[in-house]
Amino acid sequence: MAVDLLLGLQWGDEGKGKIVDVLTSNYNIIARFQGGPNAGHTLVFNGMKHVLHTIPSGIFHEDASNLVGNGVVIDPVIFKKELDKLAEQNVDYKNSLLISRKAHLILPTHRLLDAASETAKGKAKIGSTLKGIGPTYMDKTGRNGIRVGDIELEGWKDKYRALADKHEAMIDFYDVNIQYDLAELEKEFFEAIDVLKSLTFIDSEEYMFQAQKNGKSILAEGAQGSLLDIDFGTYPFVTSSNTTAAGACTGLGIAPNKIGEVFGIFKAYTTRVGSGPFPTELFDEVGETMGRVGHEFGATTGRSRRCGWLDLVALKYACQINGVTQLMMMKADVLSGFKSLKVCTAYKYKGEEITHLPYNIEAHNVTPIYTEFKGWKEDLTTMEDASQMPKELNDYISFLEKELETPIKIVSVGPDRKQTIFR
Ligand code: 2SA
Ligand code: MG
Repeated sequence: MAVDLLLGLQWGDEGKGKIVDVLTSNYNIIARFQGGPNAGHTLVFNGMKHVLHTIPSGIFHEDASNLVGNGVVIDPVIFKKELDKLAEQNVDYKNSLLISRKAHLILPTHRLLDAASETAKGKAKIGSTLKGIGPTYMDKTGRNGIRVGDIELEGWKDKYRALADKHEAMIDFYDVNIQYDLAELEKEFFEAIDVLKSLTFIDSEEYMFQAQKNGKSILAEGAQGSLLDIDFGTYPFVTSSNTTAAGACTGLGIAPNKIGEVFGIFKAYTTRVGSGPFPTELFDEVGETMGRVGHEFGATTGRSRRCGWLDLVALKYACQINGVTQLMMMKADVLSGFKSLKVCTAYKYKGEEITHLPYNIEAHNVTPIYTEFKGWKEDLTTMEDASQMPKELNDYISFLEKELETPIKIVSVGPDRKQTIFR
């Protein structure tokens, strides 16, 4: 059976966690393929809010298996905290959580290196989540990393020591003032490693292969967004993994011709955390209202998110890179009450009007060109089906579908599982 993908099309925080949760009842296996605890997937149901970082969003569904794939980087300390939270909520994860032996481990010194690198960059910092993501993927591609499978082997602690010592020398090299007590961090790390060891490690590509052969339905759950992709995002203000469709192939071992539906998630407007270009960013009360009404604060770092109008140039690019087959528009309810809405349909670039994403989309380089729409006044949060949608919202949706040449199948009108309109 084909593997379906669910991807964020903007700069993360599109609401992937909610949609996976809504969709999981249709799937036997939910798999994460990239990123790590820099993700924060928020799920709300039965009046409770749950935030997952590394664990796939299918964990709350009793029948789903949840795989942390080879492309993911795992911080055992954060992972243990997630497990503790699940245990508190009586979620039985022992049999439903599987971890790839080829996933890489985030060491305490990776986190310190992230901080040292960001501090050394000063104003030019990436605004990383400080979870050690960049340094861990550097060690992966530099062929120095420690993988989950290593901790089942004798002598892996020697490898750990050598790498951690090297990291300490690198931290010294940065010559920034980072205070830390490595012995304390290592105590916590090795305790968490013991917890990790109590879980099921698998050769995940073989597992995926067998699952497909045996007709299991599989959903690959992306983290962050397409514009944070290491290759196709707004480099260097990106994360260190491939967040786009191709990342699911390398991060799980899925053959490209085995991909089925590609669900693309976007917000009805745009947000971004951290540094980097954002052509449609708003610095006025409109942007401020979006942030306030939309509760735009990072699930992982609590940082407030920058807000702006929907950027169709960027969204079209994301649809093309990923081969999106169905769109899902989130947070439509946040736009209620705006007198008019704007959508960026082209950029003014070097005196010309362009509709593709150029090499550099910094503010001094591109100026967004907008199409304006009449807003709607109605509160959408209590809507139950598509027939109740105001005309202005329907107009907005139809315009996007036409521009993106892709149907919008779900419109989300609130954080709860129930606030989901299928079209
Ligand atoms: P890092 O920590 O090295 O990956 O940071 C590099 C840049 O990537 C940004 N980044 C994110 N931006 C938005 N959301 C992120 N995670 C979401 C959350 C979860 C999601 O709610 O926290 O939607 O998957 C995320 N992770 C990384 C970061 O701000 C830097 O600009
Ligand atoms: Mg998020």
